[in-house]
Amino acid sequence: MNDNIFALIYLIATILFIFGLKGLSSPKSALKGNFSAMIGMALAIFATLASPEVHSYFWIFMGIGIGLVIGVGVAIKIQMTAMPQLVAILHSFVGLSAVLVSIGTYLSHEARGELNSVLLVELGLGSLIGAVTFTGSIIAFGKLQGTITSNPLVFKGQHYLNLLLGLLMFVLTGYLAFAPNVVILLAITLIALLLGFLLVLPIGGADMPVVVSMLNSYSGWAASATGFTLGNNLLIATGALVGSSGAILSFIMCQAMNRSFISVILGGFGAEAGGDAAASGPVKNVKSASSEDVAYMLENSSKVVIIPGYGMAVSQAQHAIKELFEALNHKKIDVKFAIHPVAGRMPGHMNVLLAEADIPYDFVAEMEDINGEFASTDVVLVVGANDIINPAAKTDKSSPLYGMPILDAYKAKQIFVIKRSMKPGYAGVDNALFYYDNCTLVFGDAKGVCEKIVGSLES
Ligand code: TAP
Repeated sequence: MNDNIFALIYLIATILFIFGLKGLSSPKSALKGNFSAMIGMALAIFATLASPEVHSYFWIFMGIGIGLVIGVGVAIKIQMTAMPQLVAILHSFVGLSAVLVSIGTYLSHEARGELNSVLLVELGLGSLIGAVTFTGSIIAFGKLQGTITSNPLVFKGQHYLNLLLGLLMFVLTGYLAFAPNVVILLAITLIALLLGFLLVLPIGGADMPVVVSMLNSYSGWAASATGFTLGNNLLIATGALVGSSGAILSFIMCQAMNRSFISVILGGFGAEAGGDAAASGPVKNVKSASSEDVAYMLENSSKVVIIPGYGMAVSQAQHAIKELFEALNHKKIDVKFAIHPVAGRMPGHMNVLLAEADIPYDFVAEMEDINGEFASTDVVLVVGANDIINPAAKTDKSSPLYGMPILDAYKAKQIFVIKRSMKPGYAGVDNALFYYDNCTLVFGDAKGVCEKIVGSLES
């Protein structure tokens, strides 16, 4: 194949990846998006294998074969709830490969006497971003999997140490450009490996999804740096797409959770998370109701909004909710689902679960689209959600949630919240909504309560 055909295939693959990302921006088009990215990847692999630089296929096919067996095995077995740690460990592979490519390229170019300053800076950057991604992702995996304590591990002077190590890495990369020495490259790699640990250790387990998204972005930049090293335009473009989309996703998540984006990048994010505000303050009274009461109110409504949250995922209530949705639809009641961008514990968590239960996308609304409708809603049914409906985010400046956009459920005529106890949600703060006159709690496991509500609806 001549160079023009390679360039054309790489260009088509890049365009397909862009369509893939575009498709993934909505659950409706996500399948098509995935398919488009898969074709792009198949083209990219085909073109790379056909490249004249490939002299032997043995090791390449060995790698592909082993990866295929492990990848397919893991993909079939993996539970939805374990997806964040799978993504984290996959990012660690990207980071490790960037480090290995950098060191390998250094050694081969050194042997041929072809090292130059530009290449050396690329190798230093590829190695340092890759190494931070590698160890950072391993810690993220360990915390999500529960093999490393999910508590933030902090010590005095941690940020200064991180700053010092970061500066040292960049100074050494500059030095490497003028005084090539494999020991310097290895030193940069070792410091970056340590920095990856130090950046992610202070972050609490529940904050990990934001960090995983940030590491996803880092892995993209590492791949892009590797692309420069290998002179591979497709890798440069693909890495930049992953790097920028991961950074944008992290930014959106930070905004939706009212966190500082800069703190996440600098590894200080977890320190501000959580709290035990719920444990303090006077004991207040809440109203509670039974599933029969909820069924009665739902039957006598014309407009209902269901808000799913992390508790729906814990109890796997989505199929029971689908039955409830169908039963209410059958009674000609207008039912919609309201999705907060950080409901659950990973981006798109609720969308995926509702899609798994075959709830049609047309009935699922994003926060900005549904917030204007709560004032005209008869009943809001909250299924295992808490922080995302807490009005303290709007009214209480001392709340860690203050500033986080919420679903305006409090504006509805009646709100029912299904949860098991008075325990707080992820942010660890009491929910002001529970004490509103129009709010009633329904205590119990989300799945069980939803099933009982369906059973109590008049047929
Ligand atoms: P949370 O605020 O964590 O509240 C979940 C609620 O579900 C809790 O009040 C819990 O109360 C209830 N629950 C748990 N298991 C249940 C079960 N089996 N049956 C019934 N209820 C159950 O969840 P949310 O409202 O979805 O908000 C998400 C939070 O996670 C936000 O603070 C967000 O910032 C944070 N976060 C989100 C992400 C992403 S990307 N989505 C990532 C990291 C952190 P009981 O224990 O009393 O039942």
